[in-house]
Amino acid sequence: MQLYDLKAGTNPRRLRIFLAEKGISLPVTALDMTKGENRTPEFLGLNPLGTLPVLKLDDGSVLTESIAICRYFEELQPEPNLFGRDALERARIEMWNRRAELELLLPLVQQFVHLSPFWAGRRPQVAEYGTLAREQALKTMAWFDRELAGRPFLAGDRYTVADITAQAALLLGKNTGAPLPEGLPGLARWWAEVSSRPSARA
Ligand SMILES: N[C@@H](CCC(=O)N[C@@H](CS)C(=O)NCC(=O)O)C(=O)O
Repeated sequence: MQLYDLKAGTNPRRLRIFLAEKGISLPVTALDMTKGENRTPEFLGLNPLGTLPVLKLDDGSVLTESIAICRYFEELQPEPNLFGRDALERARIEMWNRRAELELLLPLVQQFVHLSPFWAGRRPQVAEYGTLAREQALKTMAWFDRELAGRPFLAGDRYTVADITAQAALLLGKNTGAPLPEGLPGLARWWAEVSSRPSARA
């Protein structure tokens, strides 16, 4: 097995946190996107999207999409459980993971891509779109704050993959001009908790 990783990438980070929670370590090939290492014909042969993470299995099978890879390892090593134990819990975790992805991670990625000089010349940039995405991310933060006033973690009373997605998203926001605003005590309490887990440094 070989994991292709991008140290600073948000989706690679959520997979690394997930693996750290499971206590799984893998052989890693770290790519440098500033050198175009994720755009070589060889890498595009593994993942035509040129994105990371990518997992290559010993039989040559390739998995991309961080959550697909997480699910694969949840099947191989069910404990500690991060995707849910019964129908209702699995559905609830899926619901919050989707919300964390679509309503928080995606707008935070978009505000980064459309507003940061890092992406100038690498991607088309529309500043107004970036500003709207940043506003949407801030709205989601306020919503999650209200949710987290009533329970310890996003999907209930324990840490799950939904928290990992939101955690990686907020770290991206923090590093790219959309940090957690003041006055969100529920989200701040949750953030302090998730970011003090040993896996947060993965
Ligand atoms: N939906 C994919 C997204 C993967 C993705 O966008 N990865 C980013 C890093 S967070 C990447 O590799 N970007 C490099 C590029 O776009 O050139 C997943 O969850 O794995």
